Amino acid sequence: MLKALIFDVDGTLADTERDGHRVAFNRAFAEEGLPVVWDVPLYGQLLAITGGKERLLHFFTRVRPELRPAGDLDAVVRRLHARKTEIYSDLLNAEGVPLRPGVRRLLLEARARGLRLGIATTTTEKNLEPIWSALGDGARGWFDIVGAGDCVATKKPAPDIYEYVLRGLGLPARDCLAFEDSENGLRAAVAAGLCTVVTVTDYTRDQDLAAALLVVDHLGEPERPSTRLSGVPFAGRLLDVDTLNALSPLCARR
Ligand code: XBP
Ligand code: MG
Repeated sequence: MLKALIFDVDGTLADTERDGHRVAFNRAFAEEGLPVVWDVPLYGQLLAITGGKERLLHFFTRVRPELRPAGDLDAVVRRLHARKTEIYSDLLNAEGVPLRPGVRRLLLEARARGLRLGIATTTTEKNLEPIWSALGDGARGWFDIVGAGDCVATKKPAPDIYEYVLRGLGLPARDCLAFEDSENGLRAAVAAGLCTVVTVTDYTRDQDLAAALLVVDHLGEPERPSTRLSGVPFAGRLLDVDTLNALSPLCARR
């Protein structure tokens, strides 16, 4: 029986990349007077680099070095990223958090059934505040351990953030199941020994997700069934705790 579920945030709990993080980066560029716009396809390519500061550095050194701002690049990246984080919070608070189907349902059921919960995300911890508000009163307290942003030295696809969360839970990977939306996240979870369910987004559905136990469009709601895209078949119309308990022994990593 599973003892804990561990969730990625961006793309998994909420669909935040295209209309959240991307828009906030662009507003920060404009405020800084930089002639940079990350359009939807370019941002999809830049998502290969996890972490906003790392993504900015990669862009200005590898992708468009001719657009590199004058001065100390590390300092400019820190300033841009701090402003982007403020803009992102304001955006989600103003426009609402695009929680994905089945997320709140599964979290509530898992809690009611005594499973423990963890977060393993690359994003800055401050960016979780609108997510807690969207999930409901006291939602931060639903999670035993929150691993976010710079709390580990190396971001996904390295396993560090999942290893950090497993240490915090005090559980071996075999007692837990991870939820991810991307190849980078899946690689991180699998490298930490975790069996992983992937809920794809428009940015990730064509990535290499073969290492997942199961790939679905979303977790599903009673009136909005989940569709399996690859991996082990499952009975029923959505992913609930009974379904996940039945599936997890099928994981090759057990
Ligand atoms: C999320 C990320 C983050 C966000 C931006 O990856 O890569 O970098 O895009 O967040 P994952 P910050 O879903 O795999 O955790 O700008 O706060 O870094
Ligand atoms: Mg993600």
